[in-house]
Formats: sequence, structure tokens, C-alpha cells
Amino acid sequence: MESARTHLLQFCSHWAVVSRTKGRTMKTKNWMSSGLTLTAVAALALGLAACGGDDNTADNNATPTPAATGGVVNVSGDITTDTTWTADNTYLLQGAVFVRQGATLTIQAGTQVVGEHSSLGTLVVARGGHINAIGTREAPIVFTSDRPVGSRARGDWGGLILNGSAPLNVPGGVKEGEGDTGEFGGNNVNDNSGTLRYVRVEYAGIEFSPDNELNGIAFQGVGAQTTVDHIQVHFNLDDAMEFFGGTVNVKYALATAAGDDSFDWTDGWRGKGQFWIAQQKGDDADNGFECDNLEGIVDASPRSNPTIYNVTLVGSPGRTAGDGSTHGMVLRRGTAGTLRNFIILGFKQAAYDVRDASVAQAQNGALSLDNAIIYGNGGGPGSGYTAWLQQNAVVQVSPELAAPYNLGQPNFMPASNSPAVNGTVPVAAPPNDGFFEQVNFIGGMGSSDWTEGWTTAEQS
Ligand SMILES: [Ca+2]
Ligand SMILES: [Ca+2]
Ligand SMILES: [Ca+2]
Ligand SMILES: [Ca+2]
Repeated sequence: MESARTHLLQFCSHWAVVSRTKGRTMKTKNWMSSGLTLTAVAALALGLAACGGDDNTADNNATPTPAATGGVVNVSGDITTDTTWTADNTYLLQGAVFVRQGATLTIQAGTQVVGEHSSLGTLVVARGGHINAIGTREAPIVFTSDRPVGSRARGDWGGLILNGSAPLNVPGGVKEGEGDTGEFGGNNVNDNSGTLRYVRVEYAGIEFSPDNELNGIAFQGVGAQTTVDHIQVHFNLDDAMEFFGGTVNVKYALATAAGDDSFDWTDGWRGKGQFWIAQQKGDDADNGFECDNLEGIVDASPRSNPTIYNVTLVGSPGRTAGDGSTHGMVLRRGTAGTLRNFIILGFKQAAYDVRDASVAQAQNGALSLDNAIIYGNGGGPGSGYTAWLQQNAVVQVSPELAAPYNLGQPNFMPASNSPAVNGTVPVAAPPNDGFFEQVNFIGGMGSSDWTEGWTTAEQS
């Protein structure tokens, strides 16, 4: 790795060039192609004064989406004491902003947080740090792009990263986050990183080095005492949500137009999920679920083994070329899991594909799909392990959802005569453990639209 000084010198020369052009694309291209890590770029952005002769530390093209009142508050570096962001301001993340150990960042309902494109704005909650982002249906907390409405796209800024100290299955049990975003993992199953509630993360996932993109929300070794419900990730360049080990539980999650997978897990994630919906946009997408135990060490312990009830995964059925919208679920590299009350429709290839070391998990029952509706997937209902299609209540029938493929006005609600609600497909009862809700429908939504009011379907 090059020295920070080398980076700084490169940065200064790049900045000198691009500050004359005042072109955002040019600026980012220059430092992304230099392969800098997120922290390095952030540090350099903070160290701009060292370049000399350029007093312009702001991106003149940035147009933060305006807040209701108040002004734009620039935020950079470390948050080391308890801090509150209020809804009357817009907070502009400049570079990687870290909520450090011992500090709590409270974000009021209705607050808008904007990630600066030019500096790879990103919010990282470090191990031992806390975030309390509690929005409401009427006043969600929105993390979004600094570009104007209508010009926003995947990868405009970094994303939201939570690092906890819950167990991973990687050698040594601790891992370094992508792009120098800090260590995560440990021994605390019940670690608590705070609360995310009625939170949207939009147009994030910036590519900070070739093939190294950020997730919308990365749950990295996040523990079970963390509270996460009512979250949407919209138009992310990489996965909408990815779980790297840990034990965090997530309820009411919407993933729309992700450039890679809608939900991804690896490294031994053992949490719970209920009421999840993914809608893919066929221009760019991979799998609805992409699920690993651990690449290279497929029997690493603890094994990825989540329990997930009530999910609707919607692909892009018009997609016939390229990589877009491939499988409903890819289950591989030794993952286990209990998957119940699923609807999987409209993927280019199979609804699910069980691969390599996960076939043995399916054969021994540690990985199972039951009580599900599978429909309209180009590659057929399932591949790799087909016994679920014969033995379990996995039914191939149209789920009769209102408008699952409509990108601008989606509606995932089952019709009253839908097999998801009329008893055609038996509904599995989840564990009665205080997390799961007992419901009488298959899929991520019943007769009440939990996405209404706080989510977005804007396309740019
Ligand atoms: Ca990812
Ligand atoms: Ca992925
Ligand atoms: Ca993928
Ligand atoms: Ca993956």
C-alpha cells in the first residue's frame, strides 16, 4: 500500500486539476482510480488545507436535498461524544464519519442525512458506538444523495455501516470492514448497536475501488440487542442489505432496485427476519437472496443459520439478457437456514438454487424452505436440491399480488382470492419468542401495507 503522503500528493495534484474543471465526475474518477480506501480518501479530504493554494474544500456542484427549514450542517471525522442531529437541519456527511466507541448518535425523526459524493460520504457506527435513528411513518429518517432529485443514481455516496462485536466465523473471529471502515466481530451475541426504525437509505453504494462497492446498510457483526425495523434501501449500487456474521434481527425491510443482491449474508449470520420484501429493477440486479456460510471454509462455525418468515422476492421477468435479476435465492457455501412463508416470483433463472456445500445442509434438514409460493421464474422452481418441491408445501401458483412489478407504484399486497391468504398454501407458524408475529398469510405483506407513507419508489 502506498504511503499516506504519496496519496496526499496524488490527491493534491488531482484536486488541482479538477478544481479548475469543477466537475464532480472527474474528481471522483481521479481518486477512485487511484484505489484509495475510504478512510484514506476521508483523511485526504480533511487534509485538503495541506495542498495549499486551494481554499475550496466544498463541492460546488453539490446540491443537498433541502430540509424543511434550517441549514446544512457539514459533518466529518469522528463523533466521540453523545450527539443529536435535529430534523430542522440537513446533515452532510463528508468522507467517512465514525460514531466511535462510547458515543451515541441520536437522529431525530424526519431528519435528512446527505452523503457527499465528492468525498465518499459514509456513516460508520464503530464497535461500541451507538446509533439511535428512530423515525416514524410520517417522518422517516432519510439518508440520501447530494445530487438533485431527478439526477440521483446508484452509488452517489457511501452508505450506512454498523460494526458490532457479535460472533463471526472467520478465522480469528474479527474482520476488517471493506474500505477501511473498521474492525467488527467479537464474543458478544447480545451486543447492541442501537436502533434503526423508519429509516431509508437511498442511492448509496459508491464504488471506492474497482469491484469494491458498499452495501446500503451493512450489518457487520451486529448483535441481537440491536433493534431494526422498518428500513428501506433503494437504488444501492451493491447489495441493499448485507449481513456479515452477527445475530441482529430485522423486521419490516424493503429492498428496491439494488444493483447486486437484495439481501446477502455470509460469515455466520444467525439472526431472525420477518416481513421482508425485495423488488428488483432489471437493468442491474443479481439475486434476491445470496446466502453463504463462509467462502473457502464451508463448515466454519458458527454456521450461517438465520430463521426468516414472511418474505416476498420479486425479480424482473422481462429481463432476458445480461446478469440482471438472476435467482430468487442462491443458497451456498454451507449456509443453513429456516425459510418459511416465502413468495418468489419473476426471476430470470430458478426461484432458488442450492449449491455446493449447502446441498448437504438441505439433505440433513438444517437448510429448508417450506410453506412457499413460487411462480414465473424463467429457470423453473428450483435447482440443486428439488426435494423441497415434493415434500414441503412449496406450491407453484400465481400469488395474485396487486402490482409487484410496478417500479413507480409497486403494490405487494395479495388479492383477497390469493393463494397466499385463502388457505391454498398452509401458513407456517413462527416461533413464539417475542420477535416473530403470528400471521395468516404467505409473503412479506398481508392486508396491511406496512410500506405506505415512509418508503419511496422514485426512480432517480
Ligand atoms: Ca456486498
Ligand atoms: Ca452480494
Ligand atoms: Ca451477488
Ligand atoms: Ca454475497
